[in-house]
Amino acid sequence: MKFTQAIVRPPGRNFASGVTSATEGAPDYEIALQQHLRYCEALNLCGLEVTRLSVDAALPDGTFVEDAGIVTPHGAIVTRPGAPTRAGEIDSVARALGHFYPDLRNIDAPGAVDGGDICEADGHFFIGVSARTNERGAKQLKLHLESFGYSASIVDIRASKTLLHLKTGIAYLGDGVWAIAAAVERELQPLGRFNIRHLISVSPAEGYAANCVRVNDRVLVASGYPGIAEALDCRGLRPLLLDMSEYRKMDGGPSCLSLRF
Ligand code: CIR
Repeated sequence: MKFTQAIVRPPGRNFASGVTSATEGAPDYEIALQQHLRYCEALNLCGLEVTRLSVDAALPDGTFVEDAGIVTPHGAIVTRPGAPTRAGEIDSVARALGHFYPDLRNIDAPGAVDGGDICEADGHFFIGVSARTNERGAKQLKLHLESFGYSASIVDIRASKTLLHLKTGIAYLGDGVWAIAAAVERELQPLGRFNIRHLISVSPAEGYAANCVRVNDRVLVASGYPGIAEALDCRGLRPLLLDMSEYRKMDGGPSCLSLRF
C-alpha cells in the first residue's frame, strides 16, 4: 500500500507523565522532541506529507497517535483507547482524520481499542485483545473492517507478559515478510492465518526493535539493533534507522508515533 499522508503529534513537556511499564528512567523532553523531528523527516523522506496535531498538556501519551485511529484505504475508525488517561486523545485525531475520511466510524463504550493492537497483512486485520483492547471493542472493529471489505480475526494476547500491544512484538512488512520477537513466537503460533513466507525472528536482546514499520519502500526501525537491521537489508527491505531511546522509555516504538495512509 502506497502511503501519502501521516498524522503525528509531537510530545509535550509532560511526556514523562504518560503510562509506562519501562524501568529505564524518565524520558528527556528535549531529546524526545529532536527524535520526533527526525521521525517526521523520515516520513517525508518516504514520500509522506505530515500533518502535525497540536500538543495538549492534558495528554501526556498523545504523541502515540497510532492508538487513536485505524486507517485503511476504504475507511477509518476512531478508537476508544483502553487507558482512561488517554480518552481525550481522540477528538483532535477525529478532526484531522475527518479531512481525509468524511465518513468516520467509532468504537462505542464499553468497547475499547488501541491502534497498536491492530496488525494489517495484505487486507487481513489481526486484532489483539490485550490489556487495552477488549473483546467488545475488537468485535466492533471487526464489523467495521468487514463492512469496508476486509477480513479480520481476533487474537487473544492477554496471557503474554511481554506484549503491551499486538504490534509490540510483531510487524508485517509486506511480501510475506514478518518480523516477530522470538520471545513471543510461541504465544503467536496459534495465529494460523499468518502467511509467513519469510520470518525475521528478532532475538530477545533486540525484542524492542520488532516494532518496526514498513513505509513505502523503507522500514522505520529503531537504531541500535544491528541484527534486525541486517536481516531487513538481506531481504532487500531498506531499514531507515531512528533513535527511539526516549520513546522506548514510555513503551512506544516507531509504529506508535504516526497514523499512515
Ligand atoms: C501507553 O502505555 O499507552 C503509552 N505510553 C505507549 C503506547 C504505545 N503505543 C503503541 O504501541 N501503539
